[in-house]
Amino acid sequence: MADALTGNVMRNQLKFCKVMKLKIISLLSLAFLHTVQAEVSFPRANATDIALFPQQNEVRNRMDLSGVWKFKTDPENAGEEERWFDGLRDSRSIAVPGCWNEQFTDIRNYLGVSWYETDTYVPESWQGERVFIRVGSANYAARLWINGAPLGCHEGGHIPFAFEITSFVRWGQDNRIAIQVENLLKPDRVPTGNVPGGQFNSFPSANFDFFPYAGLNRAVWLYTLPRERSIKDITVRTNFEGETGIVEVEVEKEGTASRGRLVLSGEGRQIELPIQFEGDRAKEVIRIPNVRRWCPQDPYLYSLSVFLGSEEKTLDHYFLNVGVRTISVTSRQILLNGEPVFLRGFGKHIDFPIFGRATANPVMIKDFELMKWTGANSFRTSHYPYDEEFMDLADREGFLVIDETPSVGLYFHGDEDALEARQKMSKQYIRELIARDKNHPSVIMWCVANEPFPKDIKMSAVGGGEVDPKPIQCLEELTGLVRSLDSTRLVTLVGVMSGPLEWLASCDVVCINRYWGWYTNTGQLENGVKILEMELDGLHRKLNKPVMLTEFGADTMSGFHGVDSEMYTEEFQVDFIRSYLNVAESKDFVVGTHVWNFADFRTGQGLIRFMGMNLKGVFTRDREPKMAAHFLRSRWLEGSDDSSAHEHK
Ligand code: BDP
Repeated sequence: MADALTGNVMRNQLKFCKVMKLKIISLLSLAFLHTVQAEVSFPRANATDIALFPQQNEVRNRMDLSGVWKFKTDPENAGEEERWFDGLRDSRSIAVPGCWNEQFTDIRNYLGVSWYETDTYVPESWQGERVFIRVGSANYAARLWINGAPLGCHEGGHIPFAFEITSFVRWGQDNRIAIQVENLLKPDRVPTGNVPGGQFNSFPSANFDFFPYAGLNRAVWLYTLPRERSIKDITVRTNFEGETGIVEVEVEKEGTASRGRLVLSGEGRQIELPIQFEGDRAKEVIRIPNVRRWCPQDPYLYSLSVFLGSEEKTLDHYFLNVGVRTISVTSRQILLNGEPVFLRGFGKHIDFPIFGRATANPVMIKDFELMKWTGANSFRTSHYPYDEEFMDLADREGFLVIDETPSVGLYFHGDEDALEARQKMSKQYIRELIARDKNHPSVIMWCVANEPFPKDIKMSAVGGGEVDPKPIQCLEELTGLVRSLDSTRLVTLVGVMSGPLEWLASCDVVCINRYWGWYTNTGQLENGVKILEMELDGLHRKLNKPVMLTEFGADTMSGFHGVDSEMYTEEFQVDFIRSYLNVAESKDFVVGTHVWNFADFRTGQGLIRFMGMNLKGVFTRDREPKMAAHFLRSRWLEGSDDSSAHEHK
């Protein structure tokens, strides 16, 4: 029986891959036409400069440059030669944050070079400070000029970068900031695009399943640091000794200050400790008797202030929220504060009409509200890092987050140079993401890649067969890099259906995306879940690690119903999710289930994406619940399995 099922699965997979391959159109030319070359005069951003989000306090200043900027596309890539950075002519208006594909009617699919410009007044009172610019996310590659002078460049969307601009600033005057952004899809970029024989046959030709929204998708800030002596980075690690919380604080500074102090407050108490630097670093341990442990039921945050200088004279000051918690694994459990925890929730996207992938704070708040309404306690930042505000909110609301880099659609065959470039990018993202998010208690696991794709999808997910060592080496390099940067959290990568099991061996938790009964065994849910069951058992037997279902779901047209539970109806989606949850929850080594997806989201145009939408959301794109959302609420929040009772609440 098992063999017959597996044989059937293989045949279906082969058929699926052949169809996909046949439909692949290679669109390489556009990507290479506009290649922008980095030059010496454009230094690359330094990952450590994004460690501390800008703050306003007694010694630091910040200015949000969000608003309406000037914008102009540059399809011929002539702007640099024509010195557009000296002032854009014939420009149009654009909202920042905001992606250009959604704001205009004529450039929906345009991903080539574009220019942004704004003028901003820098007050005289900032003179004497160091001034920086921080760009929240420029998707994909950016170059910056200030007052006509080249400043620097950054590659990679969804993650901030910063440059010091002190020597370029005109004090007490307007300063012109010009940012050139392009989002060409290329096989040597991460995420990948225009991949010959790629995974998704879509237009634009992304090798991933979400629309490649381009532009300045997050806020741009100016901020200051005290000139001579400042705090460069803070790393907080927490642990317990019995009922005492151990908060280890490592501070990195720049400049001549040799001492400072830590002030931790919470629960009506205040603990103060001096810090002494050796070189540029200081490490101190704060002990909190009868500590309140951070967890989803009680996401308590202590307040930590780090001061540089003496009590009489503060040279620099930075504030952090601290959640005291630990995270670890056994061979069948994830332990939060030493207790088993089950991750219930969603794979998400940042996606909303008109905003595209840009920051939309009311939508963010609503998403947390709706996740809580379903009874979820966890989500994955699929398939890229989310806004800093999103992570702050996860800390406050007590969500357990799998924090993912943008390394989606990786593959390891073909052009060696492209592979090397991708690997370098994946590592850069890991450094940047950990620099940015390492102090969030909500982040319990780093995810270094979603669905890296094998050359030969026939390789069985339950092992066996010849395994190419190259991809394993690449993936182990990524999980190894994470471990070298942060040993206090878990690390994973998310495996594709039928991907080789050996690729998952370096993970702390084996995370898999599965669609048996949808993409294969189409419409035959019963067969699908039998395969799922066999596979889960096989994975745990061979790898002896906890397993998590990071994706499973069915495209569903809101409002479509059937007497029979057929694909695309709301009934089928509920049945699909219920069947998967039943199997997962019957295994004591399964540590979590994330339904794919929280909400319907925009993709490229393609045969399997009706109206350019992935419809696997349990909420619609505008956040109306489908039956499945009510079903999850019954199951997760109320411990009942009856969705119909809640359908029309
Ligand atoms: C998985 C991908 C995800 C897709 C999903 C789907 O990880 O990005 O959106 O499948 O096909 O393969 O809905």
